[in-house]
Amino acid sequence: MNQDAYNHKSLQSNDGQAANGMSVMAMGASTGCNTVYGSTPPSNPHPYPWMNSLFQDGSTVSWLLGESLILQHARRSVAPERLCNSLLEAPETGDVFTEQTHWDLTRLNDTLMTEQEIRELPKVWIVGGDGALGDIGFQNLSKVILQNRPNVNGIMLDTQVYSNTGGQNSDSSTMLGGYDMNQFGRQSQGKLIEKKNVAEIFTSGHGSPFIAQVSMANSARLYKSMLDGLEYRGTSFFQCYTTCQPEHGVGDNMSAEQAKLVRDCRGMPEFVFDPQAGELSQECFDLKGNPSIKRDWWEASYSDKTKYNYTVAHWAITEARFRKHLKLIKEEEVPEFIHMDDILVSISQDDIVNRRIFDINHRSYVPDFGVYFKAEVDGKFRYYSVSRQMVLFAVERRKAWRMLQSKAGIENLDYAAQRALLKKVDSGEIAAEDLRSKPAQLLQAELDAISGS
Ligand SMILES: Cc1ncc(C[n+]2csc(CCOP(=O)(O)OP(=O)(O)O)c2C)c(N)n1
Repeated sequence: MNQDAYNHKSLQSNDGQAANGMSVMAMGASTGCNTVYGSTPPSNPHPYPWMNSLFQDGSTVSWLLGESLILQHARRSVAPERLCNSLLEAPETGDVFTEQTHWDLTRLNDTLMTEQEIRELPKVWIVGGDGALGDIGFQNLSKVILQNRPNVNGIMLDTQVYSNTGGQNSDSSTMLGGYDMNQFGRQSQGKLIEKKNVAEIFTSGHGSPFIAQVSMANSARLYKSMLDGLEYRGTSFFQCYTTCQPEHGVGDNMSAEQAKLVRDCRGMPEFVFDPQAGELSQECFDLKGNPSIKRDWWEASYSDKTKYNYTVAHWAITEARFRKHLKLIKEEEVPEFIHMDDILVSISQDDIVNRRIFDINHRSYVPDFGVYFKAEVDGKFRYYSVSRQMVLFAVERRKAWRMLQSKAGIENLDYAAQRALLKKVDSGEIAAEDLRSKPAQLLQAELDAISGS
């Protein structure tokens, strides 16, 4: 009784499973690479309740595991502890077991638990890939996240493909394609469908979950946000970029480095959405950790200190999966091509949606392998021409980043300037030929006008 009463007074540390005791966590895993490297039956290494399921069930089964843990916790931990405590304190308080106490203890669930009793609850983790959680199991995950249960958390290991079955396209796959069901070839260079931003979806229309898009690009931030999510009274969900070495074509030791590059090129920016911060989206979103947070692109530097925009194309040269989108060219050939930064001035995502980028007479026309960029590889400057699709991918990722910035209340002047410029071009105030011949100059003039005002 003394032990139970003592346990009731403050949060007790509990590392692992006590003999005949309750586990501190459980896991509901959707089949994917996580179940292959995380458990190869019959040698299951998980020292806590673990189950594996088809895609559509993982989230809901995990939720139900969570519900049963709440009842177990109430009956086997909270009720006896509360009772022992009040019996021992009876001489001082007098009233031990009122009608209300009886009512509460016989109907105990998380609604009647104290903050501390909630924190002691064993946690359940929903684990799956982007195929499982973003595509096929999406509806079930959406349902579970909306419940905002106190001990249910989810993590989506986003490899941008169905890795375990050979790299099929998922809704999280990049537009670049070049893999199963999203081919790169003469007729189709990938897909024109934008990336499904799974974590971002849950920051809207899904009640009050704690959401983060973090990765090993910044392990301290990853772990901090996970601890914050575990502490949160409701559900937390994490979308974590993860390399798939064979499908991405990167070295086994490159996970953290590639995660950093995909973050820095706006391929998958980091954010934390904490619903406790307020009731406005700009209060809840935190974009710290992304470079050049107010700009379209990270303003990176070559070793000679000159600055350049680090776009998705710069990330793409580091992964073999994108090789068909890149052709090495000589420095002397550069004048035949349009610079990536220049062409990006003349295109908006709306031009892609309306397919104007294929119209040779439109300002947003993108010539296939007619655009180039400069990169520093192993200390040497290299020049690459890129597929049309690479340019479209840059526009799509830029738009997704701008959306995120606006949700976080960040004003992006690059966007404001580009919008003002394109408005002038489309209304005939500035000639389309001028946009083609001096885009950087025209953009700078708009930037100056905005910053000066
Ligand atoms: C409903 C359903 N359809 C198909 C499968 C077969 N399947 C098992 S693993 C897998 C690919 C997993 O891809 P993803 O969820 O992205 O995880 P990853 O392997 O990339 O970590 C598929 C298609 C399944 N388990 N469930």
